[in-house]
Amino acid sequence: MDDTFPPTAVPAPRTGGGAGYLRIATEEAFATPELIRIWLGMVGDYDDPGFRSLWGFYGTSTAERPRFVLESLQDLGEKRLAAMDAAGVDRQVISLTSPGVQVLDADLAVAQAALANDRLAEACARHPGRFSGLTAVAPHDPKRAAAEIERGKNRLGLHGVIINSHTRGEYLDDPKFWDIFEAAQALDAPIYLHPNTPPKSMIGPLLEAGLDGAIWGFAVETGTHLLRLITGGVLDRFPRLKIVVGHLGEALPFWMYRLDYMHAATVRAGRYERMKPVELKPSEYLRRNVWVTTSGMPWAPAIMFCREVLGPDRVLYAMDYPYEYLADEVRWQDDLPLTVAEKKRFFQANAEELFGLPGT
Ligand code: 1DF
Ligand code: MN
Repeated sequence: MDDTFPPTAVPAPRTGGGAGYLRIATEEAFATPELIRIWLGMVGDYDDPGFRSLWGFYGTSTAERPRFVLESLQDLGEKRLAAMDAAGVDRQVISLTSPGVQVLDADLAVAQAALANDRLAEACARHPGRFSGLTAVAPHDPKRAAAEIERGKNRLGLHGVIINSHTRGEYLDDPKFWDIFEAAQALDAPIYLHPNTPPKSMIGPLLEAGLDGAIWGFAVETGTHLLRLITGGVLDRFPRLKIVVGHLGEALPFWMYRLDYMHAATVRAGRYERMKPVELKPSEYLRRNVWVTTSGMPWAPAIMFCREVLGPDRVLYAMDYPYEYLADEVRWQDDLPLTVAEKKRFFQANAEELFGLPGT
């Protein structure tokens, strides 16, 4: 396996559709230099050990991968395009990397989200055939977040919303955030619920063992967030909400039977005041409201399993550049045991339909 980066092996080329499909990568990250500067000024004393762990590492490590990540996040031009060409990615759906503006005070967060969205929209306008983007918001100002979702879609030409999971330890099942869902549903804008490090109240044993980040803590935190939306009745209130989750659904597809069984048993027993009856089984919300991407999970058995239990329309290709950047991972997904038509769905058509991307 080629584990250097940028990849040195000659990979599959940019397809241009030659293989029968374009490759659209759907969880691709960027950051403004302004936001990175703000974060790096916060890592010393911000009261969130997960944030300090993550951005302390990327901000200060001299190792090769974090240096590559920090530099590549800030490029929305030639370097990114060259990386896409080298790995055979035709289009990136780009979003503001975690935790975005969600760690900033609300007014600064709103301003930095707008700046990031302007920059991203400009880059997409410069490279309309290669880049599409999602709208970043400050969830802790839900009214202005809703307005930014509208601006992102109708004025900036962005294709959905990025929310980097918890906002200062708070989760979106709290009705105070629901202006965001109202706007997203009304505008048919998918919300990409991207991982964040676990909040202070959750992180203890994970951080102690070095498991707070992408290896596991992200999935625990973000899978929990999605489950809270499901069990908290958010998807009854917003039945047409579209939620996109990376890393093959942050483990929830594997748990579908157990979630359904234990949810029903727990509700029936009246064990928790907060866990009220909802209209569907957890697995039914996953099949109705949720799409998953293969970011960081280029593993055929897991991908095929998700296609089987969620349906082939709900599993989309993603790379997670620049955190994950291996040309081999593209080739492994080219080699999935699927027909060309099925691979077109996986690599291209599902993303075009879900995000409303420009056709070919
Ligand atoms: C990492 C992974 C960082 C993912 C990310 O954003 C991220 C990482 C800060 O490896 O530290 O988006 N990821 O989605 O797997
Ligand atoms: Mn990611």
